[in-house]
Amino acid sequence: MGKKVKKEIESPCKETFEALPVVGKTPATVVLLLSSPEEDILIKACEAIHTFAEKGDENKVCLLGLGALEPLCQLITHNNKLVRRNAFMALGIMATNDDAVIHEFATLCLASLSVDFVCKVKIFENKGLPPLIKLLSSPDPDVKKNSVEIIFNLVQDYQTRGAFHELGGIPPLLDLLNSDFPVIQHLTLKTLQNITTDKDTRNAFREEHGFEKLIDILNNTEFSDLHVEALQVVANCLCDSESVQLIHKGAGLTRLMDFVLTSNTPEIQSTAVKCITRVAQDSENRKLLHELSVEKVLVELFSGADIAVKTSSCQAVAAMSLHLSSKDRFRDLGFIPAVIQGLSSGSHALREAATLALSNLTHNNKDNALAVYEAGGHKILVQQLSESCSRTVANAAATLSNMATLEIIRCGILSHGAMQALLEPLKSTDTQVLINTTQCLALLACDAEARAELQRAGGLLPLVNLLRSYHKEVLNNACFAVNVCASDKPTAVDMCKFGTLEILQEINQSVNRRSNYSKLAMTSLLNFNLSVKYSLTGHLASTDIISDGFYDAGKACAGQRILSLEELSKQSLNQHRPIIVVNPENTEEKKEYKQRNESKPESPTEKSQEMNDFALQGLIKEAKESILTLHEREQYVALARLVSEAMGGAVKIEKMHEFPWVLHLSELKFQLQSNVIPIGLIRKGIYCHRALLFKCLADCIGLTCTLVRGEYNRAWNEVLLFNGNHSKIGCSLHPCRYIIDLMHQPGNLLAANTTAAVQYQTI
Ligand SMILES: *C1O[C@H](CO)[C@@H](O)[C@H](O)[C@H]1NC(C)=O
Ligand SMILES: *[C@@H]1O[C@H](CO)[C@@H](O)[C@H](O)[C@H]1NC(C)=O
Ligand SMILES: *[C@@H]1O[C@H](CO)[C@@H](O)[C@H](O)[C@H]1NC(C)=O
Ligand SMILES: *[C@@H]1O[C@H](CO)[C@@H](O)[C@H](O)[C@H]1NC(C)=O
Ligand SMILES: *[C@@H]1O[C@H](CO)[C@@H](O)[C@H](O)[C@H]1NC(C)=O
Ligand SMILES: *[C@@H]1O[C@H](CO)[C@@H](O)[C@H](O)[C@H]1NC(C)=O
Ligand SMILES: *[C@@H]1O[C@H](CO)[C@@H](O)[C@H](O)[C@H]1NC(C)=O
Ligand SMILES: *[C@@H]1O[C@H](CO)[C@@H](O)[C@H](O)[C@H]1NC(C)=O
Ligand SMILES: *[C@@H]1O[C@H](CO)[C@@H](O)[C@H](O)[C@H]1NC(C)=O
Ligand SMILES: *[C@@H]1O[C@H](CO)[C@@H](O)[C@H](O)[C@H]1NC(C)=O
Repeated sequence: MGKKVKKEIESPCKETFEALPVVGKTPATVVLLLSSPEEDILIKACEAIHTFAEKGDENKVCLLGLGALEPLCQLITHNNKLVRRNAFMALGIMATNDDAVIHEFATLCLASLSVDFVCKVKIFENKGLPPLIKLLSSPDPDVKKNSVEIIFNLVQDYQTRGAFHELGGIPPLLDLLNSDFPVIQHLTLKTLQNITTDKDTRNAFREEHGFEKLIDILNNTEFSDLHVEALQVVANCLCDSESVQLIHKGAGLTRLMDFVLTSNTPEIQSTAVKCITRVAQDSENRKLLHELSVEKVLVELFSGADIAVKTSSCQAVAAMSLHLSSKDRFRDLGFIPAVIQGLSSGSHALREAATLALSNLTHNNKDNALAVYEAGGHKILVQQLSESCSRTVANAAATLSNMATLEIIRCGILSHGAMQALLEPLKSTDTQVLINTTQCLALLACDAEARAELQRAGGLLPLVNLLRSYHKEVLNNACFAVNVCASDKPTAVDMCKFGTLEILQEINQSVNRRSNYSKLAMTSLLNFNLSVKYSLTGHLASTDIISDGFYDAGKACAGQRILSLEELSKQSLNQHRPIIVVNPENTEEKKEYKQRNESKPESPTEKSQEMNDFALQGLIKEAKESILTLHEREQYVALARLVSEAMGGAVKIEKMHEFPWVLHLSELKFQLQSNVIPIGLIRKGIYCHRALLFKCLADCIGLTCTLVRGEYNRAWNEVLLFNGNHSKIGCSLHPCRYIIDLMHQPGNLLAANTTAAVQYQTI
């Protein structure tokens, strides 16, 4: 910009500094004092200049002539806070003079200062913005230029950005777009680029018809040097649906496509594509863009060399993928193998955008999933799981999830070490990564081999740890993955070891955290831990088959940890109800038990321990021999009698209080010196002991029945039987439920829900 001739400032300074108790009283002296090494003097000198300048424009001109500006500008960065503050105030007041010359100097001075962060804040704090906005409309182009430059520097700061439009800065700024000086136009656009990142500013900008003005610039070939910057502002504005609507009015969409098609400047291309991406957030616009064959344009742009253009093309592809026919179109145009190549690029941003495009393209689209697979994309995507950029990892995991629904692809993914690769993202702190990873894991872990691999890789522990998440979606997905992994015994047992059941119980206790998913995970795990299942839920289904090592430790108390049999065995003798264990043929454990207790001399414990095996084994043998030959209904009756005989025979209801089962169990505990009693040793047992023995024997010989715990030591077995009256065909279509009496009239079948049954189940 051409420099204007500076007006000579000759007017002598008539006023003196009454306010200043410092040595000199003439303005010239005070200006000299601005270079003093003493802070005290500096503070007072600045203050005096401020007061003096406030009195009128003439004084300001005088100060300028005395060269006050330069030392003042330097003091803005002084170490002393008060000095800085007063210097700013003095400069601020000098900048409000109507005299263009002063403005030019003051703004020039501030422009160079405003690059510095501290100064920026100071200028704003000292209310520098309103006079600067005023100066945007100054007749002097130098002042305009300096002011917009200062404002550009100021709005780098978030706080100032918001304040600018509130102070009415938008209209004068927009006027500068028509400036004859390109440097002013550029600065204006750069400033707009920054302030339109703020939503409220964008609203104000739209109301002042800023968007239309931008489109005009884009529509004007004379302004081609402004097009990149203008497009960047447009891209910001298109974050709002209101602007997206506006773009149709000025035929902006077609113009954007023109830019993409005709421009050779990568920066213009990538920014125009960015605009297209924003426009494509709207489904109607996607339809329009599809009609304009945007897919072909994007695929062509992607085949170029420029990384920024490739990246924004991928983002546009991702956005357009929400349009169903576009998804297929991209595949037909051969985009998929090309974008997979892009995954090997050195650019983080491109890899992120490419994985996003793939994730969206494969979403609900089998053909695209297959195309990715055929191009070897699954292998590279598994590698992307180890990326440092969490968005890329999340996108890669999402793509693999989309693909894993096809069995052949799933096997391919697993063969490239996907389970191992999922370990790191499972430990991520990014929720999106965790959500996508756990989803991917659940889909991949749907066969036993994959689960075994996850277990070998040590992936179960990090998965279980995610159950501690307080993020609802992370928690639900983790629960679902745990549920899938609890499909076989080895993985289920491993997860139990890591305390999964305890965590799930804690979740179950929280109304906010429990969900269908946490219940599902709990149910799946409990199927492999029937002792805990019975303790927690009081119910074993006919499909829950009791095996070696099952124990009944009573009903679990809420919030209490469930102890393992080993822990319970180690407890010293106490007054609580005994723990009943089913241990029919465990010779291995018996030896171990003996070894651990070697210090102890021969005691009744070990004798009983051996008796136990034989007692229960004998019952099983007897059941097999005498019962299996009978018809179904008789089998249950006979088994009921066998159980009753083993545990003290029939007891009349009115004689129950005389039945010495409590004493018997205490004696057993004392004999065994243990709270754990093997079930075969119980010779006098009531409902809960008999029902457990019945379930245990029934499971051994292949009869089906449930085991249900009631209150106060009640428990019973329920069986399903077809009605015995064979003459009535209709009745045999639906089986009826019966409770089996094991106490009073052993073998009696009580139809469920009848008075007799309810009496048996409650006190
Ligand atoms: C030996 O048995 C007693 C119970 O009789 C138990 O408390 C103790 O922990 C056992 N010792 C070992 C080493 O397991
Ligand atoms: C402001 O815009 C410039 C480009 O003109 C950009 O480099 C800078 O990062 C932006 N600053 C903020 C805070 O957005
Ligand atoms: C500018 O836009 C108008 C429609 O609003 C159009 O008629 C005109 O041809 C455009 N001019 C240029 C130079 O693109
Ligand atoms: C695809 O990408 C866009 C980002 O442009 C995103 O908003 C959208 O939700 C993604 N998902 C699908 C399924 O397309
Ligand atoms: C995976 O993460 C992306 C973000 O990277 C998200 O947009 C997407 O919805 C997630 N995918 C699924 C299947 O949740
Ligand atoms: C059953 O769950 C308990 C409690 O979490 C645990 O200690 C035990 O190891 C589990 N048992 C099996 C076989 O998983
Ligand atoms: C979960 O909590 C509910 C409500 O407190 C309870 O009824 C249910 O028995 C609990 N389930 C388990 C398995 O603990
Ligand atoms: C949980 O499952 C029930 C029945 O399956 C369903 O009705 C309910 O909507 C589900 N709730 C949630 C939060 O998914
Ligand atoms: C069986 O059916 C016969 C005739 O249909 C009927 O007389 C009899 O009472 C039925 N017995 C039972 C136990 O329902
Ligand atoms: C048992 O009776 C209760 C109420 O008396 C009823 O709600 C329930 O459905 C009945 N169950 C069966 C299996 O008949």
